Amino acid sequence: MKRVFVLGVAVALLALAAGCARDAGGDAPVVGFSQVGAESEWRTANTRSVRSAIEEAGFRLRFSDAQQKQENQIKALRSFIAQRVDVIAFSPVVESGWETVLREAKAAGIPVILTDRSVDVSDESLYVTLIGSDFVEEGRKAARWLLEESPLRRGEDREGPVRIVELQGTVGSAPAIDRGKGFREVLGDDQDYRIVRTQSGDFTRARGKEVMEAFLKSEGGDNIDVLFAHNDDMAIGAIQAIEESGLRPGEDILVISIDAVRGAFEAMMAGKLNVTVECNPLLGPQLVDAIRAVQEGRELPRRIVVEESVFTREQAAEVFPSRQY
Ligand code: GYE
Repeated sequence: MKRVFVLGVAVALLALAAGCARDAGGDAPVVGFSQVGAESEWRTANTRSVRSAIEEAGFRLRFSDAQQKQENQIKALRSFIAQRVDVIAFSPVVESGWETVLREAKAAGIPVILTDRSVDVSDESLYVTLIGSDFVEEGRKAARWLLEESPLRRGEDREGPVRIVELQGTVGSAPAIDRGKGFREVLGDDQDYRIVRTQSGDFTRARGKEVMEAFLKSEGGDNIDVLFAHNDDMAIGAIQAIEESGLRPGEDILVISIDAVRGAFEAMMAGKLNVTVECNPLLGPQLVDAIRAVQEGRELPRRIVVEESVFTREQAAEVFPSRQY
């Protein structure tokens, strides 16, 4: 009986200690984080990074998954405001339509930090900072690889223009808008490179596959030279569609994508994906730094950009073991 009691007390103490390590107690700031969803490998890595950094910092986290729907995010933000959290952080699924709810947060005196994606608002004071990648530059890097490094680079002899199909990300989202913009900017008005089809695959594998199937079946679909996918997941779905149509992805159709998640490295090592432009999802530690700065009343830059690179099939096997997402 006594032994059972001692054991019980020990277990209770251990549980208490574990609780303390994770939660610095009543004074720890409460952070409301509204995530886009779980649409891609990038996103799950981003969620893991945010959760673990906030937990390690000892902050209290209220996490909400919007399943790629803006209305869910607005609801989540309103509930964070009602709960009077100390800081709101969120990754806005699309750019527009945030003015009203952000004004409500401001009126409640709750600072807002954006992670990953930007918003389009006329009043800059509605958020403190945006931590995330330069998506326009990612689009440019994708096009530069095609024009300067790929087997279809400028100056190579060929008949007719290079025919490109584009799988866009979520309609109205910052990465879809900006990656498309950067890619087109580098193509310029060079008539040797033409985007012949463009459609959204919503950043998911399933939609990427479906839309690629439609591209392949459409008029001129037997004459596609390049696929530019706004993320790796859509590229991986599309690779399946290309294979099922009897063509060789990476050879008959060059495949270019963005993110550089592990799945992309596997596809590159199998020779099916030619290149991926890195987009780093590990934003958790920078978010924690920003929350601390806000809590301590320190100034933050309006924009905190993440450093990134580009990886090709040739480098994939060497780089793969050191990838963290
Ligand atoms: O590229 C994609 C994800 O916003 C940068 O969202 C992010 C994008 C990322 O679903 O895989």
